[in-house]
Amino acid sequence: MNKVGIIIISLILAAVVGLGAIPAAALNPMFVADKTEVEVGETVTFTNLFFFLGIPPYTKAEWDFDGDGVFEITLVGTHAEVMADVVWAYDAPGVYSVILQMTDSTPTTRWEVRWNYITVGPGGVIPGDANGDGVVNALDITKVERIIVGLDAETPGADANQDGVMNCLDITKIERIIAGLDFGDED
Ligand SMILES: [Ca+2]
Ligand SMILES: [Ca+2]
Ligand SMILES: [Ca+2]
Repeated sequence: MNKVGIIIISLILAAVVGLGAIPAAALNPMFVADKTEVEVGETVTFTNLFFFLGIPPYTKAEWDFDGDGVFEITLVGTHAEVMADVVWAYDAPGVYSVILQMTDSTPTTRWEVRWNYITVGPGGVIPGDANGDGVVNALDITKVERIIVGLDAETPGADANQDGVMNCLDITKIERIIAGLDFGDED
C-alpha cells in the first residue's frame, strides 16, 4: 500500500471514530411523527424507532405527548407490541415536546425527548366567533366585551385579530368582519 492509500484509510478511520463520538440520538431520532403541524383534535401517529440503545427486546414503551413528565400511553408486552405505533390527538393549541421512554430487557430505561416537536393550531375556530356558534355577528361583540371585563372566560374565537391578546381591537376587528371589510381568516 502506498503512502496516499494509508493516508486515505487513516482519514476514513478518523471519520468513523469521530462519528462514534456523536450521540446516537443526534443522528437517528428514536421516534418520528407522521406530521408535526396539526389542528386541535387531529390525530398524530408516532412511530417508535428505538433499535440499538440498550439490550432488546424492549419490554415497555412510555409516551409523554406534551412533555409534562406524565405518560399518556404505556405499552407493555412482546417486543413487537412495545414497538407499535401510537396515535394521539391534542385538545389545546400550543407547541409540545414529546418524550419516549423505553425499558429494555436488563431492565434499563432510556429516553429521548424531541423539544417543541408538535405544533397544534386552533382547528375549526373562526376568528371573531367569540361565542362559538359558527357565525360572526353582533352577539360576538357582546361576548368579547364580557370577556374583556372579566365576566366570561376567554374563548379561542374571541381573539378576532389573532394577536394573542383580548382587547378592544378585537371588537373593532369583529365590527369590520360584520361590515364585510375584513374576512375572519385573513390578516
Ligand atoms: Ca404528558
Ligand atoms: Ca358567533
Ligand atoms: Ca386580539
